Amino acid sequence: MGVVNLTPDSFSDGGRLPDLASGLAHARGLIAAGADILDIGGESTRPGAEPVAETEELARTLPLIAAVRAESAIPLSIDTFKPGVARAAVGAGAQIWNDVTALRGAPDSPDVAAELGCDVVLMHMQGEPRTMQASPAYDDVVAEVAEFLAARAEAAMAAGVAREKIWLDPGVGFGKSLVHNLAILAHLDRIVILGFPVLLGVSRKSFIHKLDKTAADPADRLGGSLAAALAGARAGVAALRVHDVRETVQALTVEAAIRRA
Ligand code: HH2
Repeated sequence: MGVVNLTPDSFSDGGRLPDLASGLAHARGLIAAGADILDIGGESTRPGAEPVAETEELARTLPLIAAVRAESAIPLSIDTFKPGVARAAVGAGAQIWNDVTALRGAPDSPDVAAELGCDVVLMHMQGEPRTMQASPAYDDVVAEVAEFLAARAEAAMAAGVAREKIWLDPGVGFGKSLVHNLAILAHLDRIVILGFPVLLGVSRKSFIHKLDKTAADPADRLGGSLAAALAGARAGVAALRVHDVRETVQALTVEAAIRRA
């Protein structure tokens, strides 16, 4: 899953795609590099990010969804926690609602997901983006994340979302310290075993900087991103949300060839 951030303030690539032409060129590049899904977002969820009005989020994302859909059949995902944005994105041609709040962003989110009939990514986050990194705390992070995701899948199904439409994501970096992130990455099998496809987002995240103090610039975190992506692949995750598609596809290709041999 290649990341297309149509935001001025995303942590690694904010402001790089200020208009439709640059967004479309980036999307085409990710497709050519081997992406199987594009995740399009119009609001940053990094710690401390400013909220974005629904009209602004729609203005950022809908034109690109429509433009990519007009020339490619690649599945598109909308990265939003607003049901109104998800509804409009699916109307414009998106197939997946990637919701970092696991359908807790609005009271009607589960009903809207059921009505849209699209795939839904349910991600774990402790707290909310503005404050989530202040003091994340767990007794047993892996067990608590797994329990949360199982409960959100149940809530989605109770609202009418079909079981086969549900993806789970442990939410690396969302209300988690370095120790929490590493525990999750070391025990991804306990999320995979819940029986839903798992999406993992580790690309360029700050836990890599905490392990390599020289990697303050997110663009300098490719090595760590690939190491964590391969850990995910070995644990059986179904999809990796990444900025560097070509390099990740190459790493996965080599990993798979070694496994086959
Ligand atoms: N991470 C980010 C955003 N959305 N969605 C899912 N399902 N999983 C993730 O790990 C995830 C996500 C953060 O990365 P990015 O989009 O690059 O930054 P920002 O939120 O600042 O736009």
